Amino acid sequence: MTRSQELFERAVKRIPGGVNSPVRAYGSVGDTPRFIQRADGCYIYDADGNRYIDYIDSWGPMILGHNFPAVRESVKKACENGLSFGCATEIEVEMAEFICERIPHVEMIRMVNSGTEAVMSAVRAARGFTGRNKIIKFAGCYHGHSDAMLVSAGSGVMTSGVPDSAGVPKGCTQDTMTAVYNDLESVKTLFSQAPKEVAAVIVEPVAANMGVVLPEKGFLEGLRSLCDQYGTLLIFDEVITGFRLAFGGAAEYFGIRPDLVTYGKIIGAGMPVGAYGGRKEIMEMVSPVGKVYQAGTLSGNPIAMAAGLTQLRYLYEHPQIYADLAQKGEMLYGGIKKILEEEKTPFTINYIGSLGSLFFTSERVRDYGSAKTSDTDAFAAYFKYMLKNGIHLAPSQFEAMFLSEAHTGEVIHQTLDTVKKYVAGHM
Ligand code: HOZ
Repeated sequence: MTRSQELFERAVKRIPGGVNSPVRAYGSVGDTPRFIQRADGCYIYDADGNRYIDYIDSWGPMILGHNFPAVRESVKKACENGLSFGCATEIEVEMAEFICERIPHVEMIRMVNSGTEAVMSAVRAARGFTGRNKIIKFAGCYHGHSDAMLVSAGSGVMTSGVPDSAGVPKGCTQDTMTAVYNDLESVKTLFSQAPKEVAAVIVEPVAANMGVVLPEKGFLEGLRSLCDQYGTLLIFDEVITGFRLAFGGAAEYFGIRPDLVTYGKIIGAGMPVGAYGGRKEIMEMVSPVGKVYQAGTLSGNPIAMAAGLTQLRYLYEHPQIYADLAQKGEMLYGGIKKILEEEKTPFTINYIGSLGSLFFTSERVRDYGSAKTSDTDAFAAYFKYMLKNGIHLAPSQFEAMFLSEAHTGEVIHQTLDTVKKYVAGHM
């Protein structure tokens, strides 16, 4: 028995499913999790001493690679002053100024502790501002696990086949309307059913929790104009795309201005952080200025702010990173595409910048329905082969691959060779 297996045996006795977040249980790929001991650059090491090329990157925040020296040092330094005060600090002001001065659609921002909290709070602010209750979300988009968002959700809920969670009272989701990603007609239909009731449309501008699904031409623009037409706020959930697709996230990349934006772990460089921000008059609805209540003892925690601000500053000062990441993305995802095309294997690969997903389906994947046509058994076999050969992928067909600045050309070629061997022997 491996050390990871031993740890998993212990874990399942005391933690539901042996894990603190469902996706990492490896359930959908018919395996048990590798317990991770440390990570450095593009590599992650398990409790048995195995080294893997990591394409999870802690689900996004490790854009500079694991254990990035400047981030690590900033944390050490901040720790010398104490871990948490539950009081206002200078570094929170620096973080807010840094973001607001560089991202035009973020005029004010509030730090929270996770993407889930960021979305829950942004939706509340949108409802408070508009005086409306309904929200429109898209099937397969995942916006964290707050009650109102667990409707046709992506990520772990999609993987486990329970897109609508048990334990969520009907009352909590009665105002959540669900549209089809990339289908503006479905959004128009929902608006026509409740023209004066929709507080917000919330969308992952690049969906990355049903696998990566790109917005088709005109989709995000169409959402912007429908929101303008109906007096509804547009919320971009940039937990995955923020500071990754471009410094200003998908909003900058596609040139669309959302009213509110939500960010996640990347703002903390891997520490537990999230944030929501946007137009000043909406953010001024939030307590203690306005009547929309939202709070958190650990929000803006000084250690998390130190780590996050160090990473954001580095990204801003090294803008070529985004071009590098796009080039690496082309090398990796474009390379996988070429291998599979040569083998005439049924597949679809969607990618943009550093994000990508290989779907085991011949259908064009453009929404939840087409993502669901993927052969998850084929994905599981591929996943296991890659893991056995030192490549650490997200353990679900419906998650993204993340590249970091630490993934070198050599490492990408090694990954492509492994894909080639898999395809030659199994497809
Ligand atoms: N899709 C999730 C991150 N956006 C996976 C991570 C998790 O749920 O633990």
